[in-house]
Order: sequence, then C-alpha cells, then structure tokens
Amino acid sequence: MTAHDLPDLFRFDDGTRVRERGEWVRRRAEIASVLIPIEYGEVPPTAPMGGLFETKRSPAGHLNGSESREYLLTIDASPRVEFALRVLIPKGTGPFPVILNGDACWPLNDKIRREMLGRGVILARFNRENLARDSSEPGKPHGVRAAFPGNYGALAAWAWGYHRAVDLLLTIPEVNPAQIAISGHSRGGKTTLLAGATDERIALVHANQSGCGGAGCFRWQGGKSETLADILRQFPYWFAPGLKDFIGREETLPFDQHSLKALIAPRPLLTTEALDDLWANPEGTWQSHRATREVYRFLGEEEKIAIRFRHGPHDHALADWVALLDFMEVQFRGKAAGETDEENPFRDLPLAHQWSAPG
Ligand code: GTR
Repeated sequence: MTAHDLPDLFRFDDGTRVRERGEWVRRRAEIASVLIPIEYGEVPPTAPMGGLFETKRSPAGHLNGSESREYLLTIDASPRVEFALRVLIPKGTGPFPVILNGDACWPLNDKIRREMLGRGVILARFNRENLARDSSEPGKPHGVRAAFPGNYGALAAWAWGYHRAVDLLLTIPEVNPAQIAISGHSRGGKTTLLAGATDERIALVHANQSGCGGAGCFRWQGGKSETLADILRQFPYWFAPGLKDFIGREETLPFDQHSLKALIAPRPLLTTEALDDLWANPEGTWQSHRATREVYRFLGEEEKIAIRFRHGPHDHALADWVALLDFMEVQFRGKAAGETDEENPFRDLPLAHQWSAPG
C-alpha cells in the first residue's frame, strides 16, 4: 500500500489488542458503533409485521416446475410501510435455502432463475426503491423515511427492507431458516453488506461489484475507480450526511470497508468482481478481502470468506450468480470447494495504479 495502511481490526479503541476469539464480539460491537453512524446513519428500528397477504399464487408448473407466490408485507408504523416480495419455490421437498435479492428494480433473466431453481434454491425478490427512492430529489418523505425519520441514507433504508423481508421469509414453511442468503449488485451490493452486517439471521452475504461504499476500500483506489468525492457528488443521499467531512482525508476515517465486511464474520461472505469494471474498484476490493480474511482466520473460519473475479463489464451476470450458487453449496451443503482463484490478480500492476492521498 502506498499511502496508508488499513485500520487495524484487532485493536480496541483503548489501544489494547484482541487476543482471544471470545473477545471478537466486543470488538465487533465497537467497530459497528463507529462505522455505521458515520457512513450510513443508523439502520431504522425493527418494526413488527402488521400484516402479510398472499396476493398471487401460480401453481407448480411455472418455470422449471416451480411455484410462484407474491406476498404483500405491511409494517406497523405511521405511515404504514408496505412492499411486495415475489417468491419462486423449486419443485421437490423443502425446506430449501433462499437467495433474497432487493434489486427487483432491475430485470433478471429466466436463465438465471432456472439456474437457481435447478439447484434447489428459492428466489425471493423485492424492489428496494419501494422502501426509499433512489433519487436526490428530496420530495415528500416516502416509505421508511416517512415512517422513521432520521439521519440515515437510502442504503440503510434498503438494508432495513432486507431485514423485514427476512421476517417474512421466516414464516414460509418451505424456507430453511438457517440458510437465508442475500445478494445484491452494485448499489444493491453496498446494501447487502450493510444488511448482513446488521442482522445475524442472514446466514450468507453476497455483494457483486459493490465498489465505493461497498466492498472497495476508500484508502486503496485502483486506477479509474470511484472515490468518496465522486460518489458523494452524485449520490449523497445513499449515506449519512457526515461522511462528506472525510472527502480528501480518507486516511482519517476510523474504519475502511474491510471493517464493514468484518462485521459479517464468521458468517459466509462472498464478493464477486469484474476485472474490467474499474469504477467498482476490484483492486481495492481485493485489499478489503485480504484484510477481512484475517478476521475469519482468527476465528478459525477462513473457508467462509471468498472472492471471485471474472472478466467483463459491470453487470450482475449469470457467472456471478453461479459463483454464489457454488459458494452456497459449499457452505450449506458441505460440497467440497473447487479450484479457487484467490491469488492477487493485481500483483503485476505498477504502483501508479494505487491510491495516494490527494494534495
Ligand atoms: C454508479 C455508482 C456506483 C454503483 C453503480 C450502480 O453510478 O457510481 O457506486 O453503485 O452506480 O449501482 O450501478
């Protein structure tokens, strides 16, 4: 690293070190209490489900013999928050593992759906934009922000949506409650990291090309990657308002994105990256992976963290979903891990590709 090392995950705020596994819980709480308010604002409070209505059901025989259901979930708050969850249940005898994905604002092709169903996995999708708009126009408070006013950004509101969707999934008999995985792309991947970091019912977390504010380090920017200044210029409303104070002084942040990932440990965590998607900082994501892996190692669970690279542009592509399904089979079904590609794909890059403090 040229300019600044990543903050030490094993150093308590009082300067002492985490020495035993049992002390990690306390260090984890400390990291969360610093990182979440500065970067995302608080995640809104847990709120009970007010009602659950199954609004549609297509009998088995749909895609790959699956059954499709749509639920309308309402949350008791004032005003009421509501959103739909579409669930595709594979044929066969459950309970099944689940992939929960909040990116229903974006299309998903049937090839990907078939791949999941063929592997015996439930796909549950919701549109996070029904929880908080993806827009910098302040407009009238809507969704979660209207019900729970606070100093948090859209990523926190979307993460809250994941938590409420988990509440719902836990009422569905075909769902294996110990095998709920979440997966999101780009801004949706930033969301899954935060959602997974703040809810231990989530058994496995996947972030695809999540970049700045996701799995990419602020302190390690690969060439042409998005910086804190870039992201806050365009998307300030994703984050807590105080994050802007760190523009140009990223080295003073009391955390980096390895800290967010470490909050998920020792639950399984997969990051997938596209080597041609430079804006999403695959190089800085490799660095956060290396640093977080130390925590998994310390906890004796190194095989629960993985990173996969592919060539190609920014996209939640079939290959990324396949990497997730493979990882789920290893983690949930004890399948032996295949070849891994966890070697530094950037080791031959010139140092000029690495970030140094501005000015
Ligand atoms: C970009 C943004 C990225 C990423 C991406 C996306 O414009 O700068 O941080 O989130 O959008 O969500 O597709």
